[in-house]
Amino acid sequence: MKVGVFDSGVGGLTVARSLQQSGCFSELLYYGDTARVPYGSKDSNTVTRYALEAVEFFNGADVDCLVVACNTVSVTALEQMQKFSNKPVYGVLEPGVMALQQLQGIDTSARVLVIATRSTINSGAYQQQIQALGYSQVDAMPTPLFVPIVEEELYDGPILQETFKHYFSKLEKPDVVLLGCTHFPLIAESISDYFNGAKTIHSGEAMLSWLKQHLDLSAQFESTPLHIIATENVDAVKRTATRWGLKL
Ligand code: DGN
Repeated sequence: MKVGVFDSGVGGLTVARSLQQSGCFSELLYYGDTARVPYGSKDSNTVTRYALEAVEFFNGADVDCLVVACNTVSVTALEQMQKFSNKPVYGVLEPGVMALQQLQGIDTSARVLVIATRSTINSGAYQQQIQALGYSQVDAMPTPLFVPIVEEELYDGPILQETFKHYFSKLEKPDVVLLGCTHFPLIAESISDYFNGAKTIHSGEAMLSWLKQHLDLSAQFESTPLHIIATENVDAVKRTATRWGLKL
């Protein structure tokens, strides 16, 4: 199966990495809208317009389905994308919520913290879906500063620790942190350490697990070539991909 992966920039490479490392896919085509990132602070009409342009691109591409790695797009424009796409489109919201439900040792009495861009949190989509499953202790916090921090590769150290204090010092310690933004898996360990070992949910792993449960992915591939397209500075995206452990 050939999979298209769409993101607002480089962050979705964390999702592409989970798919590539699984060996379940024959090829990946990544499209990052680096010319217009970040989406996380944009109006929903703008995000939808950009997302539909990506659909137009993927409608003409040789892929079997499209994975929307970007959480902001997944909670804003998924239905519209599904309507205009000529192939199945999967967003990260449902897989993330499913991963929460399937976490070992966690039930609906757990305290869940959702962190994401401002648009994702303001949409209320994660909070509503999680509460609808019976979780009563759900906190949600926009943490947009983590995006540039990850892009500067400050995966730990004083700047990250100060930012944790800035966002988290007044929160009750969660049992689970749902990482509702493509960039956050790169600081998952530091987040978990800050909260004394809280579990974390990673959109890439959640998406892989969701795809395995919904599609026939029994074929295994020795390698999964990754092609990268970007609306600006594709070389920088390729360099990030290599640094984040993807194979080009
Ligand atoms: N890819 C975005 C997300 O997962 O919400 C983060 C980057 C951005 O557009 N701000």
